[in-house]
Parts: sequence; structure tokens; C-alpha cells
Amino acid sequence: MTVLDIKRITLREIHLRLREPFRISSGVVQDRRIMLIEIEEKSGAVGWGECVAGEFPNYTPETIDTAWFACTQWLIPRLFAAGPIQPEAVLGLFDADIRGHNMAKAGLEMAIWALAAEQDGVALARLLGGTRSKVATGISIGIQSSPQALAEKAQQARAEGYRKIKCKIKPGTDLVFLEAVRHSAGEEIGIMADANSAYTLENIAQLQALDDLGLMMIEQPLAWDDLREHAELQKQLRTPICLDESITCPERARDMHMMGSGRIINIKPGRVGGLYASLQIHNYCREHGLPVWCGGMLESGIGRAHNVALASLPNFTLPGDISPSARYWAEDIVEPEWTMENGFVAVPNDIPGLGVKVRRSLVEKLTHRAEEFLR
Ligand code: OSB
Ligand code: MG
Repeated sequence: MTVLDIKRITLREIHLRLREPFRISSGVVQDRRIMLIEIEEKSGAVGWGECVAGEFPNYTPETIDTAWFACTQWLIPRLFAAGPIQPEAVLGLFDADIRGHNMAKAGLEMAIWALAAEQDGVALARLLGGTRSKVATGISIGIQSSPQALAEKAQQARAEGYRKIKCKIKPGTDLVFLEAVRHSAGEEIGIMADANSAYTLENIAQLQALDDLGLMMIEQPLAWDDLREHAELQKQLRTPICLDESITCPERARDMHMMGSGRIINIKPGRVGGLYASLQIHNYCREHGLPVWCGGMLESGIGRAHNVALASLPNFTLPGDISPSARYWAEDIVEPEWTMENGFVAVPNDIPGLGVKVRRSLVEKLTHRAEEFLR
């Protein structure tokens, strides 16, 4: 694969307002602060990445501010010192002695993958080994004020063509809410729940009560960094457990499988340190018969491009949290915007690089801080 000679890295923080607030068990967000990474090669080719860290550490420990610090203090200097590099080697370079900060590492690493695709004149999806021309799309619906409000959203999502409905839950807004969804969306469509670590093993009866709903899976019911208690829970639950927060690298994916902590993985490249680690988790799961799907972090059109490319790989057999741009934003920062047809997002396999153009003037307008690094 291409060796890249990086000349310039620009970090930007843009502010982008979600059309509506998004509530999970541990917090709510509407005004997103998003870190974008732009990397330029000696040739003039450019690659874009997006850091998925939020403003507050209620999902994993990272935030946009810790990621900005990690990039400027440790990761960019490390990249510049290393000289010409291939995308597959970037995470190893970072991981040698820098612990954690996966979202910061991933933002840079993914920009380098996009750059490699641009430089090689191939679609990122193809560079990663993608085989699909379209990816099945699910919707992730935040916690609503009542079962009726949630049921209405679910009914609307089904009408729009979504192939999976994921509902955020927490103790108290679970069984009755999900029953309302099942009732309004019908028996045909796959329904799942995501607890974002809102339960403990003391809630086991409450979780078992969900078994009769026939959910596709329940995502991350227990602690954000746990594997052992999830294994305990899975033994007593018919519904498959899907892990999100707990899977931070390929080793944790293997541990999950060997311990029986879950049967499905939500792969988010930002959470695991980028696309290379995502490919390894994908390959491991494929070899061991575990389905995977691509999660989302309320990304702009840039992060979405990376997710679409990743989700085009063969073992992404379940619909991902990859909604079209218009579900999130009044105006996305890429053109064309991401759209959905019949519950699928098309993979731009014939366009080199990310497959969408970054709307530079809009990005400039939304920028609240920027920092440039020259090698
Ligand atoms: O747990 O999957 C999650 C958003 C922010 C933090 C955590 C999660 C989510 C989502 C959003 O579910 C999915 C999307 O981007 O549509
Ligand atoms: Mg999740």
C-alpha cells in the first residue's frame, strides 16, 4: 500500500446543531462540538477524518478537549517524527507507548486512510476490502418522554424504510416503552435496545422481562468497561447481548467471545482506535461466526463516509446506525449529503477517496478554533 509523506495537519473544531436533542441513559446532547482533521500529502492530496468524542465523558472517558490535547501534544509530533507511513501502521505507532485516547488516534488514522484512498484513486470502501454497493440502515432513537412519543417515532422510522429500530433505554423507560414500539412498528421489523451501561446485575429480573419482546439484541446493558458481568448476564438472558463501550480493541473482542460476554459487536472505528483495528475485529468475528454492525456517534458527513465504507465489508450483516444526513442536520458539511433509499445508503464505490466533497466554505463558517501543524 501507498506510503504517505505527510506535510500538513489541520485540526478544526466546528459546531453543528442536531435537529433535535439526543438523549441516552447518561446524558443529552443537541449542540455538537466536532473535531475535524485534515491531512495533506506532499503530492497535494488531502484526506479528512472526524474525531467522534463528545463534549462530556458520559460514553467513554474521552472528550473533544482531551482528544485535541492528545493530538497536539503526543500524536501529531509522533506522526511527524515517524516520516513516511502507511495507514495500517499508524495505530501501532501510536499504541507503542501511548495508552488510551482511541478517539484521538482514530481521527488521525482515519484521515490517513482517506488520504491513501485519495492518493491511490480508489474508493475508501474498496481500499478497506468492502464488497457491498449499499449498506442497510437502522435508526437510533433517543429516550422519549412517554411510550406513545417513542411509538410514534418508531412508526415514522418504519414508514421511512429503516431496516432496524434501536431504542435507548434505562431502568424505568424500558419494558413498557419497547412494548409500545413493538405494537406500533409491527412484528416484521427488527427492534433492539441500547442501555449505555444503565443497569447492574441487581436488575437481572428487569432485563429478563425484556426477553419476551424478541429483541434482536440488547446493547451494553452493564458497566462501560465490563466483560465478566456481561458473561454472567448472558447466561441468564435469551436475548443476545451486543457490546459497544466494552470493546476498545481486537483483544477485547476476542475476550468477549471467549468469555461469552456477548454474541454481537457494534463496531465504531472511533472507539477502537480507527479503521485498521475495526478490520481486525471484523475479521475475527467473521472467523468465529459473530455478526457485527457499524455503530454511529452522531457524526457529520465526514465521519459518516468512513462508517459507510467500513459497513460495506462482508461481515457487517446487520443494519448499522448510519442514518442519512437529514436525520441529524439541517445542512451537512459534505456534498452530496448522505441519503437513504428503501432503507439503504449507497456506497460511493466509483468515487476516489471518501466519496463525498467537503463543503469548505461551510466548514470555515462553522469553525470555532483551528490549529495547523507543518512538517
Ligand atoms: O451508544 O451507540 C451509542 C450516540 C452517542 C453516543 C453513544 C451512542 C450513540 C448512538 C447514535 O446510538 C447513533 C447514530 O449516530 O445515529
Ligand atoms: Mg451503544
